[in-house]
Amino acid sequence: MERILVIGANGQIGCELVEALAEKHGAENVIAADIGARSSAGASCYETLDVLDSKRLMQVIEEYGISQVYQLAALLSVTGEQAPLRAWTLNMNGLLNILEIARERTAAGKPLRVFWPSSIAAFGPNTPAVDTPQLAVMDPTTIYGISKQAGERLCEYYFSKYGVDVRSIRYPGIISYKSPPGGGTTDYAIAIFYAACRGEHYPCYLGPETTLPMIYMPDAIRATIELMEAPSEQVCIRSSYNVAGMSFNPSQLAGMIRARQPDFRIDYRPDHRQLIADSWPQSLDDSHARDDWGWKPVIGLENLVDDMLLHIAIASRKQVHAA
Ligand code: AKB
Repeated sequence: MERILVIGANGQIGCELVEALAEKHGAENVIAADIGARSSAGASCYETLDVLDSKRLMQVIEEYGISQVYQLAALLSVTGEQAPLRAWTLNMNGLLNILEIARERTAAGKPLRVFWPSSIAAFGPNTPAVDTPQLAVMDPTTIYGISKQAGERLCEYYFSKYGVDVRSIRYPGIISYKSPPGGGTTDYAIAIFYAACRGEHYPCYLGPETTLPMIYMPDAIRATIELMEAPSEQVCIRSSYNVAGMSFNPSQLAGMIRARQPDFRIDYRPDHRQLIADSWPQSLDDSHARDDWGWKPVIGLENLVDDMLLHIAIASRKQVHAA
């Protein structure tokens, strides 16, 4: 029986991951944790926890007999640029604190399996942009991307030097409707749906042809859990796996929304986020994830658009009724 700690449980990925893990392992075996008050459902236990507080982190892990940790607390690409030192400290020291605890426990014969998210932001302008290979020049330009690249190196280091069972995915932009994303460059692909459902015009901060890799949340959650459940010998990459869902640009996405809502209008006002998006891949080669642990995305763009519009419309109707 696994005992699972999800740090960053109130965030975009965290809140859906907690629900999925609770369904699989039982709510009593999933401990949700975040720095603030609880805002997610699913787990029966919630801990207010700062991942930078390593003493308390260790206490929580011991107290609940944790066997798996998902460390999701981080500042993303846009908020990271607003507070680079804070982003570096949170993203690096949060990971290091977990890896150190996992190292000590592994040495003591009580191994802790760790999941840590990397990102397409670990790549940079010198990376081949189309079908970006697993191994490529990286040279990230944002503090977030630099922390992700360094984090990948740390994960591999702790695996090869100390045998820590750490696993990671380079997430593309993740699209979801259950909780808002927090300060990323790919967030336009969520905000656009809220504007469309409110009947509003959407001023897009990326240019129409800016193609980026994206994934729908159910596929992202499935990839995460499948990687964590894969037999150790199948997890050949201990830095982080490329995982692809789909690739599209704002103009294509707007066209698909307009096909369903003919009144929808968008215009393009590229800002500082354009430079970040331009430094990232357009599509990913995820053949290592497919070959090693059987990854395969199932949700395409048509289904994503239908599902996002449906759920955001339902949520808005509920809000109107509640008001
Ligand atoms: C961001 O846009 O910063 C994130 C990411 C791609 O990691 N969504």
